[in-house]
Parts: sequence; C-alpha cells; structure tokens
Amino acid sequence: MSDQTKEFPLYDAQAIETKWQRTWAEKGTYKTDEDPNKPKKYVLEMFPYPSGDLHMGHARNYTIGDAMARQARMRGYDVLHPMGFDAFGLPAENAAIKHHTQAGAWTYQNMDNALATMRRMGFSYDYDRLVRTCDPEYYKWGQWIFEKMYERGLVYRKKNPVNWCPKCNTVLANEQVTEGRCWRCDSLVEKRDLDQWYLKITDYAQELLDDLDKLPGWPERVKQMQANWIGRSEGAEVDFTLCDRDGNPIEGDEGKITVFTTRADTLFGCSFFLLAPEYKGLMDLVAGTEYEAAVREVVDQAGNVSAVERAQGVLEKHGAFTGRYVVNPINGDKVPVWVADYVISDYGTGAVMAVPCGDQRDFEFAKKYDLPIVPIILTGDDPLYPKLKDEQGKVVTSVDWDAAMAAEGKLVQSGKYTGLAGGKHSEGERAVVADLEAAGTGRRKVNFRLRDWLISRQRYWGNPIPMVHCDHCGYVPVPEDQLPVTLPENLDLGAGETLAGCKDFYETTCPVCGRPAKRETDTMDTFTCSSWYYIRYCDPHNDKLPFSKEAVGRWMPVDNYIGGIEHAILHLLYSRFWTKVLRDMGMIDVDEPFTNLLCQGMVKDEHGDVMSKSKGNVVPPSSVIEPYGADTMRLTILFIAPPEKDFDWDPNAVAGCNRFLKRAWRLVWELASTPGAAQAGAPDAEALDERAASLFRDLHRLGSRCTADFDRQQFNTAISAVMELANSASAWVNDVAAEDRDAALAGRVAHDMVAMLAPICPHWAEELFHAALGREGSVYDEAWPEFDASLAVANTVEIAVQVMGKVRGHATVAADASKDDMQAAALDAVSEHIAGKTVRKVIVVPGKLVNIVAN
Ligand code: ANZ
Ligand code: ZN
Repeated sequence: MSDQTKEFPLYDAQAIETKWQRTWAEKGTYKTDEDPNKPKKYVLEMFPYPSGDLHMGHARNYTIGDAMARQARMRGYDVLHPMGFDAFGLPAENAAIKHHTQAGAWTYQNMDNALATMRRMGFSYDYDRLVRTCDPEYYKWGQWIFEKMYERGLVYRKKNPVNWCPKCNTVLANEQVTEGRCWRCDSLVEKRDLDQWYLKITDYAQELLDDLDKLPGWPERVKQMQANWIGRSEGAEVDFTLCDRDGNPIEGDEGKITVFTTRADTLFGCSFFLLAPEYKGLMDLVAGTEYEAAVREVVDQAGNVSAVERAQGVLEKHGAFTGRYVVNPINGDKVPVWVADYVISDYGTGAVMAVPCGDQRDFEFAKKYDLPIVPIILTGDDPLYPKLKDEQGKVVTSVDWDAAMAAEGKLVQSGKYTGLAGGKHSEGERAVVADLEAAGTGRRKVNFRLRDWLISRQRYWGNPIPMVHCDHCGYVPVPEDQLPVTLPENLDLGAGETLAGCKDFYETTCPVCGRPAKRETDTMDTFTCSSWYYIRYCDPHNDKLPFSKEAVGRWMPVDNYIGGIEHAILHLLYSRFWTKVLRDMGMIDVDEPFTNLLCQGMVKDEHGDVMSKSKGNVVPPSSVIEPYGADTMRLTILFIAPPEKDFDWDPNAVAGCNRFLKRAWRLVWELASTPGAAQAGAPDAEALDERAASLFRDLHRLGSRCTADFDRQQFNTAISAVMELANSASAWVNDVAAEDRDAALAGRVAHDMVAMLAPICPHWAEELFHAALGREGSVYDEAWPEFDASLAVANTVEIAVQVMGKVRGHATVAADASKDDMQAAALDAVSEHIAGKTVRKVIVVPGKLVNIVAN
C-alpha cells in the first residue's frame, strides 16, 4: 500500500495560472518559430468583433483552436497561431452616439478587455502579430487592394434598387439580408434606388463553385450552403416577339423580349408571359393605355416589399395584364403579357415564360387570375390526360388540380416533341433548344443566383473607400502614395455629425486635374476587412506591401480554421473570393484560403436556450475562471461535447472536470515520486509483472486512442482516454507500494498524462512538467509521446466452446478478456452449430471455456 498521507503540493489553479502566464509572456514561448526545416501548421480561429467582453462562444472557439495549435507544436510543426480584431462596425458607432464619445476609444477599450481575457485563458497566441482592422497600418492595405481591384475592373458603381436597413441607416449586401431582414438588427429591409460601389464577385462564380470540390476538409453542409448561394442554373434564353391583340408587331418597338428558362421543353405549356415590376420599359408598354393604372399599382406595391421576400414565393401573388401579347417562337401561339410581383428583376432577364402546369408559382398565379393551364407533362398514368382533347378535338386549357404537376414526365400535346422525356436537362429540353438555336430564337445560357457584392456603407466607422469624385474627371482613385485615406477623429456622432457631412474630410482636389473635388464618404462593408486578415497575419508589420509573397508562401493556406456556422456564406465566400483575386494579381499562390474548416457548435444555457443578454442567461467565462481557473474551463469546454456539436452549459460538468484535474494532479505527483522514476529510461515490457504489464498495455492502448482522437479533433474522447488511463494508474499506485513499482513505467505514465493534457490544460501541465517531473524548458518543446497499439494487445489464450455440453469449437481471446468479449468470441466460433436455434443461456468460465445452451 502506498502512503496516502504523503504530502504533495495542492493544486492551486490561480497561483500556477498567474505564474505561467507571466513566464510565457516573458520568455516569448508562443512567438511564431520560423524553422524552414519543420513542416508548418497554420491554426486560426475567426477573430472577434470587439463588442464587449468575450462570451462562452468565443471561449469555446479559441479553446478548440488552442488545443490544436499546442498539440501541433508538440507534434513537430512550426505553428502560426495569431489573433486579432474585426474592429470596424456599427456597435462602436452606436455606442459613440449614445455616449457622445469616440467609436475608436470604445473599440480600443473593448479590445483591451478581450485581450486580457484571452491572456487569462492562457491561449498560445503570438500577440506580436495582432491585427486590428481599424488600425490605419492595416486598413491602408485594404484600400490598396481595393484600388488594385479597381484597376482590374473588379470594382464598379451602379444605380440599382438596393437593400436599405432603416435602423442601421445603411445599405446591405444580399448576403446580409435573411428572409427579408437585416442580418445585424433584424429590421425589415426596404428597397431604395441608389448609386453604390460593387465588387464583381460574379466574375468568380464558376470558380467559387468548382473549387468547393477542392475542400474535402470542409463540412458538407457549408459547401452545400455556398453552392446554393452561388446557385448555378443551366438553361436557355428564348426570344419572344411582342405584338398587339391581333398578332401584329408593335410599331417602333425593338419587338423582342427574352426569358431565361431551365425548361425550354415546356414551351408548349406556356399560356401567359410575365414581366418583373422593375422590368425596364414596362411602363412604356402600357403608357396611355387603359391598362396603365392597374400595372402601376402592382409596380408601386412591389416597391414596398424586398425582392428577397417576393422571391420566396410565400407572399400572395399580385399582377396585372399589360394589354400586350408575345408570340411563342416554338408554335407561333400568342399569349398575354402580365406584370407579376413574384418575378424578380435581377434574375435571368426579369421576364418569365409562365408554364402553370409545371411551375407551382405560375400555377397559383393562373388560378388567381383565371389564366389558362395547358397540361403538357404526363406523369405516371394521370387519368386526366386521356381527356386532353374535348369532343370537338380542342385542347383542354383548364384543369382542376390544386397544385402544379410534378415537373418531370413525358411530353404530351407538344407538337413534334410529343413523346420525348421532359424535365431539366432532359432529351425534350435538348431537342427544343437545338431547334431554337437553329432558328436563331434561343441559345444555351448559364445563370447564377450570386449577385455582385455591394460594399458601400453610409457609415462612419469603416474603411474609407479611397476614391475622389471630380466633376471634370469622374471617379478617380486616390494615388497610392496618399494612402491611407484616414478616418477623421473627433466627429460628434451623437450630435448627428457624419462622414458625409465632414468638410475637412471630403474637401480635396482631383488627383488628375487638380480642380476642387469631393472625396467618397461611403466606407467599405466591414466584411472586406475580414476577407484578407488571415493573410496579413503572415506578415503583419510589412509597411511596403499588404504582405510579402515569401511570408505568405510559408504559411498559407490556413490548415485549420475554426469558427461559427453563421459565417458559412458571408465571410467564407468573401474570403475565398479575395484569395482568388489576390492570386490573380500574382500576390499569393493558393486557390483556396482554408484547407480544413471546423464549425463549432453553440453553447446554450442549462435549459438548452441560446444565451443572450436580453434573456439574462449568459454565463460569462469569468464565472468559471474565478472559482476554478482557466484550465478547468478549457477542460470542461472540450470534454462536454465534440467540438462541432451544440451543448447545454452544465455546472456539474465544471465541478467534475475540476475534481478530475485535482485527482490527476495528485496522481502525477504520486507516480513521479516513485523512487528512480525521473531517472529511469523506457519501461522494459518483458520485465514487468502482471499488474504493471496491464497498466503498460493500457498506456499504449489509451495513448494511441487519445492521439487518434486528437487527429480527428474529437477532444472529448481524447480526454476520456486520459481519464481511463488515470483510473488504471490510480489503481496501480493504490495497490502497489512506491518501492515495489516499476520506476520506468511510473515515470512514463506520469509524463504521458501531462503531455496528453498539455494542449488542453496548459498551466496544469506546465507546472507538473517542472515541479513534479523535474523537467526543464517547456512541455511544448517536448515531442508528443509515441504510442504503439501493438503493445496494447494482451497475451492471448485459446478457450473451448461447448454447445449443450459438447465441445464444438475453439476461440482465441485476450488473456484478460471480459466475460462479454469471451461470449461474443464464443458465439462467433460456433455460429454454425447454433444457427436457427435460440440461445437460452451462456456460461462463461474466464480464461477457460464457454458453454452455450441453445435449442
Ligand atoms: C419555364 C418553366 C417551366 C420554368 C417549368 C420552371 C418550371 P432556377 O432553376 O432557379 O434557375 N424564372 C426565370 N427568371 C425568373 C425571375 N426573374 N423571377 C422569377 N422566376 C424566374 O429557375 C429558373 C426558372 O425560374 C425558369 O424556368 C423560370 O421558370 C423561372 F415547369 O421557365 B421556368
Ligand atoms: Zn478632375
């Protein structure tokens, strides 16, 4: 029996955490190594918006990244693990308005608070590489890249109906509108016609879609969301000719309206034609006619609803007849032209050939306005179709369905195409498009849902768009040597001062002709700042360029990127776009910025509700750090659930993890105090007695499992492996007196437990490494221990397997196999003898035999 009263130092989390945080900072332990002989690993957590102190979601995000970064270091990688702040944005401005203070001051204060919490959590960041997007040294280069994009034709200005958030007082990108609401404040978004700056992300639509295939390390659902957002759609354009009621072409008109359709095969089912309310020239079509008033009403009403909502197809549909007709190029049929508010102006051509038998929206519209429905798709053996023609042989044009037909099926009453298969990409569709192409009335066309990225924001706290408007020269970029355009300080936002109203800021002279000119007062969407910060980390102090190619070549792409699923589209799509643009500028050599992506789950409160300030159920990290220490916090976060799963906060789990750390602390001391443990070399497996050999096998079995789980980022099971090992080792030290223990084994188990928990509980591990194991340097300079799963296999024995008392077979099992394992092996060995019988009873004699009663 070991001496239970032995005195070891107590686990004093606060004291050791303070001590090691100071030591690491003094020694620069986490400064990025630059050893070209080592493989590199770039571990990155999404940088926070500094809106207040960090919350549990941040703590989880950074704990996951920190465990990866620390373990990578121990596995021999040169690691880049930086941190920074996405520091521009509205909350700073709103706080400044409320308190008549400066957005900058508020932001820097919050960043300092967040940094203090990060240090208190013991994260292994290289703080020398801190990037704050509101620092002119950083945003200067955002402006520089913007100008390079401008030179490449990727920046343009356009007047367009845009999403306007009345609460944030600014426009929003399409990506920032969810179900018709502002992504930030949830207000209903309005439409406004404004002149704005755009980035031409659509130039990269195809590549952004194709390269998703280069990302096997991304969650499927994120790739799916991006693919849907990009929305590639293969179809055709079809030209219809405008005409009057009698089929005569309209005098003085261009005479042609083109639609985009994925279902050219359904042309015979087109019984009316639709234009978006914003369709250019719509009002000219009806000017001065009896239809003008009704059309105008639909147009005006549609202007009050966001295009996003209208396109969702949940609102009631509104429309009006224009008095005009178009001729269908496939059969010469004349169909009426309507305006309809579910047609959106910026998809396809803004005009639609309506096929109510195949498209649900068209079906509902036809029902509401009593327009004809021509059935042309035969699905299964719908009893309706034999009656397609009435007694006079006339085609049935109205059906009493309550929904459109399933769109795939055989084409009927479709002229020469009758009998062909219909559907997207069908033989019918191909045949129709081929004929349209031959006749010059149609052509293949690929459409994307993705729109160009609107980056103008009418806000102060953002990166100024580096352009000057001159009445003489138009828009001119600010010359490179005058960058950055710096934000003025001392605006009193609370008194209603704005950038647009700040003369000192906007009055300037034209860089080209020298006449008085006006600086652009819009700032860039803050998502431009987060689209390249991870590249800046590779070379954060460069003042000649945004980054050097060499530095970026060493670190990019990011190997492990960790962040919330809420960025699945916005930030991740924009970053992929900027990376590709920078590559095309010759500044970087990678196609994709993030090789592996981990989207961490949410931390909810004890009852499974989302934590939020308004609900008052937020558990701040300090509530765990103060009583228990950062290591308990980190262990809990990683132990409670796999990183990608949501979990409910559980105070019992915190207490349990803290108990484990104390127990493991004492165990390491106990093992390390085995005489000779520190000096002994590797344990000699052959020389171990049965008890020690069993612990030795556990060490290799559980160590291998822990390592594999770390590689899969399943930290919770990696931790359970260490907990199991602790149980096994505790049993050993309790039963075997110190002087009877194998010193080498004791030393090895103690060391490996410390090493395996080091990525997760760094202060605990570093203190034990020094104080208990008596080692020098840092545990992170140590190699991750090697485990050999083959050493985990126990000696085996052959057992006899009886069925109804007769030996019917043999099985080989581990010498210490459990009864369950023996039973399973035995049933397997005599499966032929018990086939078709019911096993009534199994008698297991450990290490010897199994008898099966079956009949
Ligand atoms: C005829 C048709 C028949 C259609 C049918 C569908 C089913 P995706 O796949 O998303 O690309 N469409 C085209 N432009 C539109 C616009 N500006 N606003 C609203 N709808 C529009 O969708 C393409 C289909 O959406 C097109 O194919 C068109 O309707 C409609 F049985 O044409 B289809
Ligand atoms: Zn000029």
